[in-house]
Amino acid sequence: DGPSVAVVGVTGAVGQEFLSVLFDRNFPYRSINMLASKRSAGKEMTFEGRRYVVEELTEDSFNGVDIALFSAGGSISKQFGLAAVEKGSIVVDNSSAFRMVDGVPLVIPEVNPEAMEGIKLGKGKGALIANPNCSTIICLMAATPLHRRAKVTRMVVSTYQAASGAGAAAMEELEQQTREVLEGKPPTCKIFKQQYAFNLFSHNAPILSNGYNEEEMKLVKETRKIWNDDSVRVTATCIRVPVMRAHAESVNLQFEQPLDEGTAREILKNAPGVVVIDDRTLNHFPTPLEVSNKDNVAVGRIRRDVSQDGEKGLDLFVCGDQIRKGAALNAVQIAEMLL
Ligand code: 11C
Repeated sequence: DGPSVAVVGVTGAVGQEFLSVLFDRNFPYRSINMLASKRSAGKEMTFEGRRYVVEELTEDSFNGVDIALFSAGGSISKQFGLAAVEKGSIVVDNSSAFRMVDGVPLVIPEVNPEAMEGIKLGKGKGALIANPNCSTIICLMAATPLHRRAKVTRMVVSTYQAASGAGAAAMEELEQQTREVLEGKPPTCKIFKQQYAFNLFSHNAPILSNGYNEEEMKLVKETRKIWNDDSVRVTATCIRVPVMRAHAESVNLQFEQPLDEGTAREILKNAPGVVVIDDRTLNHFPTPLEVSNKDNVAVGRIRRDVSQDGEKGLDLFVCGDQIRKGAALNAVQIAEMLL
């Protein structure tokens, strides 16, 4: 029993993670359609002891599908997302295609579950729900519990983003380049224009007319939508670092109400989906490796911002698995809320 599910982009890094998360969380499904581009159609795969053949994604792929998990890029979501909704599917879309569209809920289940109120399975009506950008999810998992207590008025984010955010091919490129550089060979640059191994660079998203790149503006706009607060001031600098699959972020918060670091630490210790790693004696704080393949977002370096008056500023360092909580897990949690 359970809903019929379609996984769009099943051969990609997030697509594969959708399956792991469905399995790990014992998600009750009646059937799964494994969907991908024509190039991957026909591939065979095994999931939970059953053999599946990857089917080519077409508008007819969604007949009888209750929940469609999309992670195949914005253009595929734009092309097929609405077709799926018309067939009555509830689409949880991991791309940026619909995030900022009015009326489309942009959801982190621990943060704003109320945004998807009224969307339920079995009503015979399709709907779109957007999964936020991974850097936004990871940042807001830590910032929201504090925002609820003391209201964030300004947030400054600096990211250290992993290869996985640019897909499986970028992860392979990092691995290959690392080997090549160690062997004294010139690194092969296919996904990124510049050497990635033993280097870091400004995020590869297109630069906009205001000088920010798209990734940075996603943090600005998505935060406002998720917090339902157009007044919150957010600025970001996004950097790609040679890490495989977990993003790290420095987050500086300014509050309307005072919030001391001890209270903030207690709030974060009790926040769902958050783990505090903040050992000053051992200099042990969150690292991308420690959160890789984990569900929880780790927070540490919790300290008063000495540049701000009183107790109205805090600094945090946050790490989260980009493929898991930054993408597949968040989407599956949304799907669970529909059950
Ligand atoms: C990255 N966040 O880490 C990006 C990738 O809007 O879903 C995902 C882009 C998005 O590079």
